[in-house]
Amino acid sequence: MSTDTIVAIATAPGRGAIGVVRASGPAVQAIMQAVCGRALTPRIATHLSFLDSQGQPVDDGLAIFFQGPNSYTGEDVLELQGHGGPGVMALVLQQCLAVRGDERGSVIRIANPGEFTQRAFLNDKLDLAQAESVADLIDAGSERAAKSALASLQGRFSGLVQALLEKLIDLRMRVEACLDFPEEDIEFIAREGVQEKLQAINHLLDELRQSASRGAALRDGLRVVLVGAPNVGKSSLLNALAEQDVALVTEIAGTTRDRIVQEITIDGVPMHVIDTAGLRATQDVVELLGIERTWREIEQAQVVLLLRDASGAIATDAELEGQVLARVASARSVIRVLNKSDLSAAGIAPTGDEEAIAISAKTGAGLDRLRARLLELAGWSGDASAGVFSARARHLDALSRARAQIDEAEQHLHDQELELLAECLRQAQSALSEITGEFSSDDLLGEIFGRFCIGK
Ligand SMILES: Nc1nc2c(ncn2[C@@H]2O[C@H](COP(=O)(O)OP(=O)(O)OP(=O)(O)O)[C@@H](O)[C@H]2O)c(=O)[nH]1
Ligand SMILES: [Mg+2]
Repeated sequence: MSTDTIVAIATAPGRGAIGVVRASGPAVQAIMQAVCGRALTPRIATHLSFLDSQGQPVDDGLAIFFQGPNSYTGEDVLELQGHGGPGVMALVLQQCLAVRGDERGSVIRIANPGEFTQRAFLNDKLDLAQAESVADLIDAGSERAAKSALASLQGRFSGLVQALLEKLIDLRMRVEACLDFPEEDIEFIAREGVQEKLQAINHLLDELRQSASRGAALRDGLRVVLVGAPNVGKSSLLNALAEQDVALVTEIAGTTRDRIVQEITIDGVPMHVIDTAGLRATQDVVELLGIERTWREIEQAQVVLLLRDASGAIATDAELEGQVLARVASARSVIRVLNKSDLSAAGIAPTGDEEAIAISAKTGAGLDRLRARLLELAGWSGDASAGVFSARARHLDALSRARAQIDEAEQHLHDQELELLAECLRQAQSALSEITGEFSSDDLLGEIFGRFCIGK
């Protein structure tokens, strides 16, 4: 356990009515004596002057002392709520740093990013998924994202993971107990309902993964790539979705060369919309470089909007579309879009493609349907917000690995290889435990907490 005492300005830089300096660690009581001039009753806000080393006031405000373990970090914590200006906050911080540590020699220093929360995690105040949600809550750019991060912070996600772990551990115990009596294998499997239990775990894992991927979409945003022949209106659609003139639009085919990324939100769900160079055979060196990038974007996309021209003025190249479909991660993530429906007499051109969404980037017709479809692909349609919690790519990866192990376990069960079955269950448990941080390496912790802001 670290013996340093950490101090930081916990509020955002700049001017504000109130600014907070926070300290945590063994020398907090020494800081309290020096800066507040006396010992404070825990958890009672006291109005007083913050003092420098000569006993002269540098600011006045409220001080609150939280005695460990009843604090955010689990250590002694002092919060000094002063006036929120950069000068005065720097002064208060300096007074804390100038205090000589207690007799145990705890160094007093500025906190690293996320170090308060890291200590909360190390002192079992939060598990890892909850600690991550603290950062997500602070970073949340929409109400939806904030609500889901709060749900994770309050333990919704961790609770579901924990419930799954309990089922898994229960099953492991039964399987491992049976390994000692191999002659009873078959009877055991039937008696204990191993097959049913595995299926139930699989079902729960799938549900959890679905909810988690919704949460991850809220945090990371969906990568949506606009693809099609030159002049079908990709840049026009980007501008319409962004509700601003982000990309150049002209009637000259081959206008867009470099890809353009624009962040948009649909109903509070963030998306990175990427406009690309139109796909066609060309000799133009610059355009060719652009098209090369289009192909790379297609491979990295979570959703591809494949645009066609509804007016019939631009012929659809079936071969090229085939190549696009071959490069996408999953055919389910392609939305066919029929643009310029304002120019087609029927409103919708007869392509025989019922799934296509007819829109007009020019008039805005059909854009609502397109937005709804995008939300659906992000897992956010209907009452999806009911069981929402925030999650990260790291969590999705752990859930997928656990799922793969359970699949394998089912196979071993079928082949009556109980030793291998037991091993798969063990692996699944360890993958799930990574989410809450029971089996996390120091590297991973450094990576996670290093992304926090200082003072959190
Ligand atoms: N009538 C009509 N015209 C449109 C619509 N969308 C785009 N256009 C026109 O089509 C032309 C090409 O539009 P762009 O958005 O530049 O097309 P693009 O797909 O980005 O083309 P490249 O960048 O060359 O690949 C422009 O003259 C637009 O004004 C639409 O919905 N209706
Ligand atoms: Mg363009």
